[in-house]
Amino acid sequence: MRHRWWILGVAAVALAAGFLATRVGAGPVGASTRVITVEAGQWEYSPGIITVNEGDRVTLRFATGDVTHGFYLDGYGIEQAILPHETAEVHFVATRAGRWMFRCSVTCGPFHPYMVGWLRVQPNTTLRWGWIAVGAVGLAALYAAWEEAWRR
Ligand SMILES: [Cu+2]
Repeated sequence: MRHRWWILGVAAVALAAGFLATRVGAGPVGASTRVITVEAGQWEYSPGIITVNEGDRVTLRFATGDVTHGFYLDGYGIEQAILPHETAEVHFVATRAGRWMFRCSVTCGPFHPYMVGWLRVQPNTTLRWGWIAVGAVGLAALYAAWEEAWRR
């Protein structure tokens, strides 16, 4: 009897932790605000690889010192023109994990087709661990039930 209460206690703690983790992972609490300056030039972006976390609120601040460029982000459908000596911004929430290509959307010279970069959106591990914790609760409950039935 004492043993069973111990298992139920562990299950309750795991359930609470799992629930909390999924809430934090899903909501804006676990996400951060990222402001990243991207320099566009013939014929590359700097940085060429941008890494954020799933759920982050992202601001990309563009500038160019040569000619007019563009920015088109696959998967998010975001497009922005980048004019010389002017700053431009796009804002979005990184809801889609994975690797997304962005490319120049304004013909800017002979190597324009090669002007590409990558946005890496890392999966929200807090959310994943939350679900694992919830799964562990299920297993603990099953074990408790099996233990209880076996004792009779
Ligand atoms: Cu360009």
